[in-house]
Amino acid sequence: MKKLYGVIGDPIAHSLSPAMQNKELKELGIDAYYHPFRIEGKDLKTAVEGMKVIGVEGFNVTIPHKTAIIPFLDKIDPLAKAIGAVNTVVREGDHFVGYNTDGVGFVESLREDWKKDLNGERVLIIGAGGAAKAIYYTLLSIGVKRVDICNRTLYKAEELIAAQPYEADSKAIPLDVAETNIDKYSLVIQTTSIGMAPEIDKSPISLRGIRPSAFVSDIIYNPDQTLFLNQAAQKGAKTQNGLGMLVYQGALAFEKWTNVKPDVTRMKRTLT
Ligand code: SKM
Repeated sequence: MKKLYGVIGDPIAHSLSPAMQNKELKELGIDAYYHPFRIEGKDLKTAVEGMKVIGVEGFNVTIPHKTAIIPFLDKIDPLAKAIGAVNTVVREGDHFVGYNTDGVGFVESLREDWKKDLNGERVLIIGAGGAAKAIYYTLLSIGVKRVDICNRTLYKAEELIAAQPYEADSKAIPLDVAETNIDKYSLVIQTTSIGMAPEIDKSPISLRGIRPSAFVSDIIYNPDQTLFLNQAAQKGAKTQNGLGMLVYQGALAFEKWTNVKPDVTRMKRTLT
C-alpha cells in the first residue's frame, strides 16, 4: 500500500517540501506520497493523534509547531530533546518519535555556500523559535563560541542560551542593540518568519551597518530574496536564502523515513 508522509504547519501553502519530497520519492521508485497539512495550534494534539490512527509513516513539522508538538509525541530523540524542537517525526512501530534535522541541515548548507572555518566567527542569530534553537545548538556543538541571539521577546533568547550545555560567550540582546552593533558580526542568520510571503515588505532588523565582508543567511525561501537579504546584498555582503537548508534538512528526514539516501543534487534541482 502507498505510504503517506507529510508536513504540518500554519501557514503551509507556501511549503516547497511536497514538491521536493514527492519528486524524490518518485525518482527512487518508492510508493509513497507526501502531503501538506495546515494545522492550527489549537488542533495540534488531535492532528498528531489522527495522523497516528490513519497510519501516516512520518512527517515534517514547521512553524509554529516545532516546540509545541513535543508533549504529543511518544519519544524524543536525544538531539531533538537537547535542541528543544522537533522538525521530523518518524513512526517506529506504534510510536511517533521526534527528531531534529534543521541544525545539521543548516550547517551543511552554510558550509556549501560559505567555505569558512566557522570557529573564529562572531555570529548573530535573529529569532528564538524552533529553527533558532536548532541552529544555535548545532553551531555550539561544532565549536563556534561567540553566538549572540536577538529577539523581540528578550527572555526567550535568554532561555535559549541558558538551556544549552555548551560553554559559549553568548549574549541575548534586544533588536535595537543588534542593529546598532551589526558591524561586529561576520555571520548573521535570520530565523524568524518576518519577511516571508505575503509580508515581503517586512524585515526584523535593519542591516544598514552590515560589513561588506559579512555572510548573511535568511532561512526563508519564499520569496527567494527577502527584504533582509536584499539589504545585505546592497551593502556588498554575501547572502544565502533558505533553500539549501530546506534541501539538507529534508534529505536527512527522507533517509530517516525510507532508509534510502536521496540525491541531494537532484532535490536541489527540483527547487531551482
Ligand atoms: O524544518 C523544516 C521543515 O521540515 C519543512 C519546512 C517547509 O516545508 O517549509 C521548513 C522547515 O521548517
